[in-house]
Amino acid sequence: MRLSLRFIVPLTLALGVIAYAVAPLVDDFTLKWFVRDLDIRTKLISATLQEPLADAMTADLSPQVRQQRIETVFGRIIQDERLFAIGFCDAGGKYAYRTVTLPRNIACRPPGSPAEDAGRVHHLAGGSLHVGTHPVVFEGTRMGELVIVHDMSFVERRSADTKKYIVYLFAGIGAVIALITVVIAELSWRGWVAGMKALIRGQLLAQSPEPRAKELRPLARDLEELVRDLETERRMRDESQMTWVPETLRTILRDDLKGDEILIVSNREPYIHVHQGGRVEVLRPASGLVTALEPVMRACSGTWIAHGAGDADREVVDANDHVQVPPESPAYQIRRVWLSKEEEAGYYYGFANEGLWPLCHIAHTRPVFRAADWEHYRTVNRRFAETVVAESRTPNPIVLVQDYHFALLPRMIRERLPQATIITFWHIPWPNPEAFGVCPWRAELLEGMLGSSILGFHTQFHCNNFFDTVDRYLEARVDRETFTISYGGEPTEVHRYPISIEWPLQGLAAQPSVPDCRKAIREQLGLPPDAKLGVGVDRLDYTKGILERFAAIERFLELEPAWVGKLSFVQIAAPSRSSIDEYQSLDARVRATAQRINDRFGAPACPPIILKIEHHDAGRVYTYYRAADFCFVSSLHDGMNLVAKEFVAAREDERGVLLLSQFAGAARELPEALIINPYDTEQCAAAVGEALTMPPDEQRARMRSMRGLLQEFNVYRWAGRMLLDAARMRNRRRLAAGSRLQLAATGGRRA
Ligand code: GDG
Repeated sequence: MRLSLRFIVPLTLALGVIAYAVAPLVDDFTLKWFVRDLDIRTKLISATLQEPLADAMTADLSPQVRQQRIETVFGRIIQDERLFAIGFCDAGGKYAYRTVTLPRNIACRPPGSPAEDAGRVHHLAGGSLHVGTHPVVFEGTRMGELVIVHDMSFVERRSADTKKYIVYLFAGIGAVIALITVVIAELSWRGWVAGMKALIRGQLLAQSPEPRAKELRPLARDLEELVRDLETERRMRDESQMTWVPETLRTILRDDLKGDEILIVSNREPYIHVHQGGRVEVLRPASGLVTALEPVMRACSGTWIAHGAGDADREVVDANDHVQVPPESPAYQIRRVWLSKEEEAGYYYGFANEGLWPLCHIAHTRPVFRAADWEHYRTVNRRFAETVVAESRTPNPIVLVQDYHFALLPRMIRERLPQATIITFWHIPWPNPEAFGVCPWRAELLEGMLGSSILGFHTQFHCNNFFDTVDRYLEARVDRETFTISYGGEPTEVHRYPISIEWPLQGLAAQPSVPDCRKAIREQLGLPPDAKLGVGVDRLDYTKGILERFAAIERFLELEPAWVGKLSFVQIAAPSRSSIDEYQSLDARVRATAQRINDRFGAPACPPIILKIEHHDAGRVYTYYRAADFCFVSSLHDGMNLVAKEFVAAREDERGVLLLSQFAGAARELPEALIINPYDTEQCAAAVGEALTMPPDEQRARMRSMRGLLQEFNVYRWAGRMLLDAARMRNRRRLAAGSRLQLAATGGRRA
């Protein structure tokens, strides 16, 4: 509005001024026009007076009567409002008769002047007069001439009026032109602004059916590319500059994902209801996954879909199988999916854990593939897909699919919710094509996973293996430069997202000091106060290399018998998948090996191996980390391994040594650990010796470096990077949808 006024007023004034400048020209023109008019009038009056005047002049009358008669005629004629005066000049050039109104200074023309005289304008003090002179001729004799004077004040009045009208007219035209211009400009400006804004938001045509403003088309593509580049750059820069805390995830959800709907699918639920001591208790499984994703869920009030495995789970859900969590301050909901015992046996224990788990881990345990398990796996994946569809309130939710239990789920969801952004994270390694190729349903699994928008692994090595596998078994377009695989429909981006732990570890706040932890654990284990202690913390799983670890301790004591009675290695092994034969067998072998080694080096005060096959609460696990002189992670193959990271995080004293398998993803990020090959018993034994004798300064230097990395790359960053990539992808797809519609609107031509 202000802009409009700023335009209309000056334009109106400018045209007014122009009109004012033009007015004298108009004056001049109208004056000439009126003078010509008065000339004609004068001629007419003169012609009318010829006869009565000649009659009066020639009649036999006394001079007084003649004068009276002529002046009466003159007096009658000047009744006309414009006729001011009339006079008659005799042949001697003197007034013979005249009206009293005739001004003294309008004299007769000298004798001998030309017969015709164009009208003259006399400017007097009171105004202008038009004076016309015409001869009076009787029977061929020139008797004198008539002087006819017109009052020209009406001309001035009219001229002034005309001037006024012209100024008004110009000002009016100016105002109208300005107004029209402003309206047009305003409308197209708004169109531009809206177009540009939409373009920048990337929602130009995706949300509006109106075609992109024609004049924007040439700009659109360049602008889109620019926005994309800037956005990627900003993300890259911002990601490293952000402080990664739960609040950061909330900010991403609010600012980058604009509050979009989020669903998580995992086999294990974040809260389990169980019967304990006659009551229903809520357990929170210690898991990095829950730590990372719970802030996301809390922030967006999303839905976490998981298998309801607790024996009291059904008792606490509502009619729609929902339960609000966390119990103390509900912020999001779990949607529980029920499985029969057969389904659980086939899908979870069978196909996932006897088939895919050993298939993906190169740990020399044969995978077992049963057709019946595969059927259950498919059925359960289908049920979870239906649950995702039923739970989603929007057609394009972000679905975070967790792990190898749901390889088929992404495509099943994609078929029902084509606009969903599906991020699948594979927590375990991805093997080479030969190893994966033994699976009878390899193509179906790959096709299922490629329903994802983004597929994440812990390391680039696993990503590369996946590219190779798809290349080998599917007719897909694999682009290793852009990290995308196109297999019908939308492409899948494959990226590395190394998982991590929270920083600082919440549980540490309640921990005693490191010396107190050392003392307490040695007392509880019945060890001498100065005993050296190594620790291992794992699910009791054959991929973790527990037996290889024991072999290393045994070999070390063999080589360095002086340490017998001075070193104990405590292994915490949480029972896992105990219904599977392979795990039962491992349990037996682990127990037997520990027993054999202890028997061999029998030193009652300080046994070489202390085996704790039971679940410990998280606080107790941290106390062990803090009490130990070294932590031994000897996985035969591991996606990441969070134990290694937890040990480092627990050591605020910057002491302790980490022995880390080169086959764990964590080894890529923590090269300051003593990197070992668990198959090389000699090397592992030497590493144990090195850990026990490493000078404090070296321990500190290595710890400091590893702690710095974990602080920077914590679990919130893991989740945040996936969410940022999802936001970037959604934005890009909106832009692409805009471009496609634009292309359609322009008949396929690039504007
Ligand atoms: C898979 C991938 C990847 C162990 N015993 C007890 C206990 N734990 C906790 C540890 C740690 C977690 O379990 C084990 O995590 P890992 O990462 O070491 O291994 P997986 O369970 O095999 O997990 C793995 C991970 O997914 C994440 O993506 O790193 O590579 O195999 O947090 O502390 N916790 C408690 N009591 C125990 O007895 N409370």
